[in-house]
Amino acid sequence: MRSDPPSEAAYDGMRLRQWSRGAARSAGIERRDLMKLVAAASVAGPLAGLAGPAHAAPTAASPAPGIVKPLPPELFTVRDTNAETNFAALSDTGLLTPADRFFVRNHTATPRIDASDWRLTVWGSGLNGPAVEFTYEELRALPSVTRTAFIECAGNARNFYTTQQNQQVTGTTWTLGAIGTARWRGARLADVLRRAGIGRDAVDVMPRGLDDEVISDGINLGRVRRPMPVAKALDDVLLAYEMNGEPLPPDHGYPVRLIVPSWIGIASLKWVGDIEVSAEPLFSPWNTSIYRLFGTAYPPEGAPMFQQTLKSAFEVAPGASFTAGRRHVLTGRSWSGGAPVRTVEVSTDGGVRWRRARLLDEPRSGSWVRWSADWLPRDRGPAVLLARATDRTGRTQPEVSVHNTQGFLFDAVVRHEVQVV
Ligand SMILES: Nc1nc2c(c(=O)[nH]1)N[C@H]1C(S)=C(S)[C@@H](COP(=O)(O)O)O[C@H]1N2
Ligand SMILES: [Mo]
Repeated sequence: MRSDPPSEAAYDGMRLRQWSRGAARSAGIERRDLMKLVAAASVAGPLAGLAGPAHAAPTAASPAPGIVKPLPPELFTVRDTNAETNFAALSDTGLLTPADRFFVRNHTATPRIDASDWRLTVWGSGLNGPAVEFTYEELRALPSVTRTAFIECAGNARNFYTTQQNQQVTGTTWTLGAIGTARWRGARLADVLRRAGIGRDAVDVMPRGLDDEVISDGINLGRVRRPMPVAKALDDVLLAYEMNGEPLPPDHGYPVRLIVPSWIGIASLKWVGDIEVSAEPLFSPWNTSIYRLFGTAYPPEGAPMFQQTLKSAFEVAPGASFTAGRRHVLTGRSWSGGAPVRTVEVSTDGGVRWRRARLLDEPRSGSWVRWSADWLPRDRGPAVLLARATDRTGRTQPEVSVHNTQGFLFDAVVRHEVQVV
């Protein structure tokens, strides 16, 4: 079911061999603690998810401790330290998600950082020389790149493993709103690494956040960090300081965050404070135990995650009412981490008949497309809306998503229940 480029799967395989020989470094955590986490992640036990076992969603009005921006219940559903965008609240937005309705995923809390005190330290055995610091102004003075990209949590739509497939998973009970698309401006990570003197023997690049250390079941995992192969770091990754033409808002990484296009959200590290460039392979809990695929469909050591998967969502509230005998325009969005979306099909009768939706955007890699379809419901009563995307690799959303213990990369068609009145 995965569609990782072979080089990334090969990268992970090599890392695992190095790890089992003791040749990889578990950066910032005891090897023993990391082994414990990995063992726990392979079963849906209490250690497996940072947010603990899946549980009922808190009421929309409950505050999310640690999120700075307002979270009005029309726009967001609060889930522990996180806020999910209500998809219906996107119906009057364009391709880009305004910052005031962009989902927030915080492991702990949004830190308040002053850009004038902020420094980015690039350091490690993979540099030719000593550590190099960049101020905010120095970063902004580098050549800038602007690009549209979605950020989507790897756990987006996790709740449907339970509600649609009757399977147990751990973690935040997102429905489909842990995604947003914005226009990001920043410096190329490649430029920063070159200026810092990245050497020929560098293999891994690991950014680390300035937010609090993460404590999970008594184990201090340290600050949020996840290594990526040097090939990706030198490719299309940005150190972004602007979102939709404004400085990044505090909740979205102010002053500087990474944008790792098409990859799972955890790669796009917020509030970056330092970047380790290493000549030896690196491991962190975020690529060995959490944010890894475990379960009966996967090898015992788990499978890695790089790219995001494909999904579709209606801009319709759950349980919304539609008047019988009237024409309605259903709108929604589809996206894929693997390739631009090619087609979207919609069914309004629970999946018996399907028809093409109109695409409202030119499909682009790393972005979503808006679409619409007309609907003239005749019979009163419950109805089920379905949307199914196919991307340019030919991959189509399946009926059932392959289970993993932490409920990542849900890709199946979601059944959206509504009422015809
Ligand atoms: N430092 C830091 N970076 C982070 C996180 C975090 O908790 N701390 N969460 C990650 C996860 S899991 C996701 S899905 C995205 C969410 O980005 P957003 O909150 O801007 O939507 O940020 C990622 N970057
Ligand atoms: Mo995430």
